[in-house]
Amino acid sequence: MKNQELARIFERIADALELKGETGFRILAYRRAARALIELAEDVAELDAAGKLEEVPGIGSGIARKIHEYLETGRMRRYDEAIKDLPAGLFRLLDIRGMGPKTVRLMYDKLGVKDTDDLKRVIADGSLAGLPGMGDKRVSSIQNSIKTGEASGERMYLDEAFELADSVISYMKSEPHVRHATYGGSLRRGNETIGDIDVLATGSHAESIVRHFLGHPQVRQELGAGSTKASALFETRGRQKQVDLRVVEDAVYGAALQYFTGSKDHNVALRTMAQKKGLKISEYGVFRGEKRIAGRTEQEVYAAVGLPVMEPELRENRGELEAAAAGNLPRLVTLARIKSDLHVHTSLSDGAASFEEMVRAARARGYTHLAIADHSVSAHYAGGLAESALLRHCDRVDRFNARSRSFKVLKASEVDITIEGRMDYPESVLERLDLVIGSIHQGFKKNATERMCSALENPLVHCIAHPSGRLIGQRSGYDIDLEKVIEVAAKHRKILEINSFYARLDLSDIWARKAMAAGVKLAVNTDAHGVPDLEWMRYGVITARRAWLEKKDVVNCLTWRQLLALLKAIRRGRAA
Ligand code: DGT
Ligand code: CA
Ligand code: CA
Ligand code: ZN
Repeated sequence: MKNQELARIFERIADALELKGETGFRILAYRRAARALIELAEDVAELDAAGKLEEVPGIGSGIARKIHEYLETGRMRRYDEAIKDLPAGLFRLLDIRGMGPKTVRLMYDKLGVKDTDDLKRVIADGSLAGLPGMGDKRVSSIQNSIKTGEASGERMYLDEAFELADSVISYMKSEPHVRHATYGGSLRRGNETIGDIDVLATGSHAESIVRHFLGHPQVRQELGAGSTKASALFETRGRQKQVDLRVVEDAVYGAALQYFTGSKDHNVALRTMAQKKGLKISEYGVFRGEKRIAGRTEQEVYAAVGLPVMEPELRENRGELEAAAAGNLPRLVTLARIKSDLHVHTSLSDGAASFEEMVRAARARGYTHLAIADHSVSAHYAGGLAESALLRHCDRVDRFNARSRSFKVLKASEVDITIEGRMDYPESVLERLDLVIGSIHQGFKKNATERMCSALENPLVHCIAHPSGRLIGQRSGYDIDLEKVIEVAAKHRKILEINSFYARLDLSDIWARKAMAAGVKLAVNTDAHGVPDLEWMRYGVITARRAWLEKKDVVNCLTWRQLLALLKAIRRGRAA
């Protein structure tokens, strides 16, 4: 898909225009288009082919023409024109935190700074600090941003980010002056990757709270500190990651938390709504004129604008403000509602734990049932089960269930969809299973859509695991038309998985929401290959919440009996 590529191009046009000193609505229009393309779940080329580009909010006729031109010819004249006279290094300077087009332009005009090396030079020889509006403080903050950029590399997965945040939060709470300490930012919203961690604290003696923060044992480098805030690089898993701290008064805790939770887009939209009511919102509270009318809690802040609090996972400006205003917010699924994990492995194939160990761990998590779904014959690399081994496993599950009243195991298998598009066990074997999960592990680029759809059309198959095959930041996944997969799943009432492994989270929030909107039920599964992996359910549920899913949309919330009834109905082609 060219979506991201085109988004980047529109960003670049806006950057280029700003570098040239332009201002105004055209720049905004390009940025809005870029944003729309990033959010777009459909393939931009398909929308273009269908003549539907202009139906996308944020894409007008001028932008649509440019997209079409680029898709047809591989070029966009507007872009070529915009960047023609600008050195390429200037764009890389814009990627440094705290450097906007105006700053970059000033450095270029006055000091001839064209790239990062030039920038380092003018910092070292002091000439940057001499520029108007610069000063030592700005310069040292830019210097730190260069270092952060170089040291921090890629974004964090959720597990790494929660680990670091939990460590910082519990450490902050050990400072006697601290009353509240919590995290906001993308982590609180449950984004699939996290840039930096934003910590918020309240309490007396802000300065000693800041000092305490900088004394955290993982701090490797201070990036900046004041009397109520600080930023530092923390060592985690061999990398250095940024954590920002803000200390505020209790009276504005809610306003600060709301602000630093974001997203920025949500905040901008909220601020616009507030303005229409004659109010001003900032991290310091909600104001009518000079008077602060709210700020102590998030609830107070939203209520001042006439809205209920939205769950942090919803705050992406994807319709949550409208839903809140209309009283239509979803009642998001919670971890506590999850009664089962429906895709785990054991040592029969490539898992680390035995049947008993997985059952005990699932029980200890408060589940009432568990689907053990080891790999199938063709998955040699993963110790896939021969037919006879799978049938023996089924006998064992039947014996277990006959003895166990309060906890049940489903006879399941993660069955490879072969390169030819067949299921990897004969029908007689699939029939024996309560739950058949189809899964692509080989031939990612070979007719993935057709293979997945033929699995979905097979009455014996209930669910598809990790439907896009992506690994976040590592591989894009199958060459697949998810739109089509969702359509076929909806038609046959099949289940699609949200895989809770933090590097997969697949279906993603956006696709899971589309699946739900099409009437498809989702399963949130860990695909655990050992006992500790069962913890990942947390990330899957967060993703489900970001997809606006409710309890009724998630089959893991069904009781064992309800689930078996659903699975049987799916086979009869009669699921509700
Ligand atoms: P990240 O760190 O890249 O994963 O994403 P965030 O969302 O955590 O972003 P970050 O750390 O830059 O900022 C934390 C929050 O602060 C952000 O979600 C919303 C708020 N914020 C930051 N800059 C602005 C801004 O310019 N305007 C508004 N309204 N809010 C902002
Ligand atoms: Ca952040
Ligand atoms: Ca931050
Ligand atoms: Zn699996």
